[in-house]
Amino acid sequence: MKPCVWLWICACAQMALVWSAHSGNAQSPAASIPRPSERQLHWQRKELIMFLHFGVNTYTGREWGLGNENPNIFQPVDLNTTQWVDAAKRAGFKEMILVVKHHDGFFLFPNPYTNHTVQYSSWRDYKGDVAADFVKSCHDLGMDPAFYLSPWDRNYYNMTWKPSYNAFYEKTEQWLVTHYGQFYELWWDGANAVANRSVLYEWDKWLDILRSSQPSAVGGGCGGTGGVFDCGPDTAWIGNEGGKAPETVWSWHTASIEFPTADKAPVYGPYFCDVSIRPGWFWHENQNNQLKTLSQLVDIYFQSVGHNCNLQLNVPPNKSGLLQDGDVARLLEFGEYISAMYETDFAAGGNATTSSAVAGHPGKAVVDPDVDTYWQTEAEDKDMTITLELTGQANGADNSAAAPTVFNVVMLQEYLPEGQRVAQHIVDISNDGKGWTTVGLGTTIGNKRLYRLNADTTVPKMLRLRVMATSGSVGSPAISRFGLFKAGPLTEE
Ligand code: FUL
Repeated sequence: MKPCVWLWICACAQMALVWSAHSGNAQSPAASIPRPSERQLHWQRKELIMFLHFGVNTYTGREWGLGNENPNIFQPVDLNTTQWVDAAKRAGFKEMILVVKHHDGFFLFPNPYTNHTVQYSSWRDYKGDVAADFVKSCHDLGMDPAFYLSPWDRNYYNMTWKPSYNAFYEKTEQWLVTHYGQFYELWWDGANAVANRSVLYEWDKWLDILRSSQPSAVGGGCGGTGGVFDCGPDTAWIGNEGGKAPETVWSWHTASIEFPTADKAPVYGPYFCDVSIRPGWFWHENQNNQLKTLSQLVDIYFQSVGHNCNLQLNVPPNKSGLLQDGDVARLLEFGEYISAMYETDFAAGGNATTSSAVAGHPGKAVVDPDVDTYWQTEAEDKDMTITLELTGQANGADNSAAAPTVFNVVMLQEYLPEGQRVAQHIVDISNDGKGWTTVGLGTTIGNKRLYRLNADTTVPKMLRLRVMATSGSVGSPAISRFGLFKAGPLTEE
């Protein structure tokens, strides 16, 4: 979001009304809103997840295979999963999801229940196992591995449902969850040409299988059903494949049709935004020069991670089994841009004054880098305001110097173990504590909220956050981070 002054003025007036309207319930004591499970919290804090589409489509040029491809076309002669993981890690990604079976039904691991697998290819003398190489590289380099296992299977049932498929999928999943060590996510894609998939598939059994052997793995990725949010149960799809989330994103919401709750009780289900670095999900030679530009990737970052969503960026291996050089270069460029942006927090070490603070959760917690410390207002607090006096000593930055330091990004984070609470907020800056200029005005915060300013702005003497409203009677806001950063210039390639 690029705030515009006129918009702020109108919106501020509106917010003032909303603020007074909500001030009655904003201070209710912590209520029973959904909180993240440990596995969800671990997942949500990763922010950057890489997606890898690889399979027979890599060789045929299709995006959706037909299911009758000859396994022998799969010949990744230079396969080097360490090259994949190394690139992802250097770019700051924390998890990698390998597509081990797409809709065509071809398996990248030796599924013993079908002959449509990698071991029916002469590659590596019929003994290849891409999943095994992948998890080994992840373990060696300290990356969380994860898998995508398409429910739709054009090799097994194509367009006509076969009831025996459920048993096949379950045995397959059971094999996957018990042969590759610990992994962190299982993606059930929603695409399917067969109607009523949500009724035909045995979601509860799939979840039991996952939970019984992979307690750290989140399940999700299944797409919407008739306009209802992603089936979850642990993560939720943002609803488009462009990698961008709307401005308001709640990590808890109504339970899905596939994983219903008693009395439709809301569930915690943080969102991901998936998008490919290329036009397609699979590698195609003719798309080598159609990569997303750095500037497009950065826009996506601000509208995914900066809107309380994990960014799930697809970078597909090529026919030889490597990430294409150009893709790796773009990925690293993106990673370097983001890490350079976070290098200096101009608010770090600022002195905090708060409208109130619960014992043990003082204002200064927002200016230390630890996301597990947080500032929390008292239940009766109607102002819910924190003001930081910036010291100019933040992380080596000196905004008292003759040439003032500038920032152009504002970052806010909520302490998620308490659940997501903030419904509306305003960020202002001032040099004298009297005249204030709004630099951020919005709704939800969640794991991370980023504001990108139109222009570089001198780091102010004072920085203020006012929480205008929390959602319903969810309790006081718990804010873990409040920072100012400088993102580098971007020129459109
Ligand atoms: C979709 C699939 O149909 C695409 O091929 C791709 O896998 C994407 C991530 O999800 O639903």
